[in-house]
Amino acid sequence: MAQQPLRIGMVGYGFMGRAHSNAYIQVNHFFPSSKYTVVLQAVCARDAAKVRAFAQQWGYASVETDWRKLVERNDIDVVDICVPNNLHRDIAIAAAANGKGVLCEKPLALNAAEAREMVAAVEKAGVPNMVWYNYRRIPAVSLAKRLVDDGRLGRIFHYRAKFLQDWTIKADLPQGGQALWRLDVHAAGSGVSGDLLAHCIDTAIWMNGRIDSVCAMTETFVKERYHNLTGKVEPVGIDDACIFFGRFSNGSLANFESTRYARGHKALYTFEINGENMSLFWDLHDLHRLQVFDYRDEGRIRGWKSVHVTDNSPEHPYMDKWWVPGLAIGYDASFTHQVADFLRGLETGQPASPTFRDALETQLVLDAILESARTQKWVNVPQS
Ligand code: SOE
Repeated sequence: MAQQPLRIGMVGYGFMGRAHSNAYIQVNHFFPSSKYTVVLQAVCARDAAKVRAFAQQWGYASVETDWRKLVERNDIDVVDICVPNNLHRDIAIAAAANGKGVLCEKPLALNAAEAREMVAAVEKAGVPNMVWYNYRRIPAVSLAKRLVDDGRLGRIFHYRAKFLQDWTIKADLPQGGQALWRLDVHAAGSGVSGDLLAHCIDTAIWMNGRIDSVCAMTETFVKERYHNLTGKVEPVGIDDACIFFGRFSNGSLANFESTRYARGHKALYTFEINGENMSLFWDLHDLHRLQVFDYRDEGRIRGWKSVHVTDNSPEHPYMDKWWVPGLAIGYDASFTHQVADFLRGLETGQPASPTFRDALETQLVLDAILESARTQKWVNVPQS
């Protein structure tokens, strides 16, 4: 197949910068049929020495220290945003105005108002766009989606999700700066709701449809932290934990929880869907397995099955691209799959999801959750 270069200009080089770079490097090896060859054209960050070192380590051809220059370069096709949330909007809008495709880390924006501006910008410019809700592309999660879409569950009653971590329990952990910007409300917009629940909400809407209304509570357990950028002890404005209930448009009930104070849990993202005929359960700590209970199985052998989603067949999403049947793949592959789907979207003209417009739905739910927690009332999620 004729190879057409797709030149990436990435802004940011933290944990997500590495995850994305790895995906760009892997995608043409494991998805060779793509018409596009991904080229690591430029990486941009403020610290010139550090960005040069990153470029050398990952194979980027050039560096920039000002994202405004990057988005104007003629040799960049797609701008990839993996910087703190408060920078997403301006970079995305400028990139779109310069005719670049835009890939953006989650959550799309600080809030729904910003997200709407970003949707308008990419749609007006007519540029390809996508948000990195990567967990959709774990094969076991994609398989769950196929079972739901095939109607195997029947009527759905419950959707339950949790995302539990424990890395911020230490009261003397500072806020602000690299990685710790997630604790700084000005950079992150919110705490676990935008960082963790956003993943759960994205997967839930994708599988089970719109969430109409929510009732939430949040808590900030550590009220003040030293701020790395101001050098002062500052109030903590993020939610350390967030629990919410809700109703989906299909009549099923939502029950979600996330926290960074669940001692012993590092990234325990789980979801369970209970339908009339079938229930599904998935756990990020055991990501290649989908637990399935099918009520229509023969009674004497009916029970929860643990499906090892590693068969080298089209029935197990993406797995025909990897090793031999039975050999597992990991977290990193979800990003590779997302790039592969993005490239296929460019080829077919059927945009890979979630687009900015899809991700706006999650942002609207996030805003409603925070409003509900603030007002201690049920809140209806506005239509996008
Ligand atoms: C940190 O809390 C974090 O890295 C999130 O930012 C990611 O989106 C999540 O996938 C894992 O945890």
